[in-house]
Amino acid sequence: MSFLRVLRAVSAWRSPQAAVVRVVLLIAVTPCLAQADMLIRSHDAKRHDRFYVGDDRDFIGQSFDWSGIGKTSSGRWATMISPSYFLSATHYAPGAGNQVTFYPGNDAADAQVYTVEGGQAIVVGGVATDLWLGRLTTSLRPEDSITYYPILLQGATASYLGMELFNYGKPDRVGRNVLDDIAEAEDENGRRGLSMIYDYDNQDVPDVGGDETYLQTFDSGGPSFTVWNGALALLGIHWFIDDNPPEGLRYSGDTFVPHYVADISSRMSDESPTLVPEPATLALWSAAALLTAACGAVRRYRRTRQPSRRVARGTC
Ligand SMILES: [Ca+2]
Ligand SMILES: [Ca+2]
Repeated sequence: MSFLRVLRAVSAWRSPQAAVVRVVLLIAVTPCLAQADMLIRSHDAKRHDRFYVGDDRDFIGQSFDWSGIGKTSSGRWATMISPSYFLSATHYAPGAGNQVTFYPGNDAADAQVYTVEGGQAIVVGGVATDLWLGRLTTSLRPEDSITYYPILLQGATASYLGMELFNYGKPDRVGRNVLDDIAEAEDENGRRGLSMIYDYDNQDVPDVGGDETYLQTFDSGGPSFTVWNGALALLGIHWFIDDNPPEGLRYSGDTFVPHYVADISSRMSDESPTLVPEPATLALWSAAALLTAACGAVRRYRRTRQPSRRVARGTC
């Protein structure tokens, strides 16, 4: 069975000829897929592994709070955006009743466990995205010191390009990358959404050196952040990779969370996502509307190209 998940890309990334991109969902569909850890170009445990123990510990994420990232025993991710709500990937979401483990600090021995009440895919215009909103049965207990993350909301999609990313993947490791493009993608399950793309080319500006990341199977649902005023702000939830694009440069793709702030908020009955920069109350939804309009412009532009379908077959 082919495991290359052929996606009909609606975008042309970088090259007008590349009207179709082929991406691989990060959840294994055949048992022979290796469950590799998130690839980091020059992985060094003392620099990239959150729970590394040693006097030479030199964790690149030491000054940030990673406590709001939880995982089930089967490796499904939950990134908190309010005291009760979290985001994950639709194609690899935790199920109702699953237990999610969070770590208040960077100590693997100090774990706090919560339970998933349920959740739903974010559906826009009748089409499901790969962004999934979940809820815990109880809100975060203040004494557990587990954070939740704001979403960075800016007025123009282009203003996100070139941002430095901190990507979180298994097994609880952190690397960096640079946001190259924002483009619409569609997967073979018919899930469609605005994605943010970051390549694995070792030539980023700003330079992320040996910290550069490339997602692997089962990283789906994990988060990507940028740093805003010295703290993590959420930008993406891992969705797909393309391991054999025409340009030869592998890249990873997340659902672009800022685009969905209004859709997320409308499904959070009693809580709201936190946004940075902190908008004035009256300006909040106008900012979201601006971003939506900007992204809509991107979609219309890209749809002027002629997408076609190409079937790629992998061996497994
Ligand atoms: Ca890159
Ligand atoms: Ca690059």
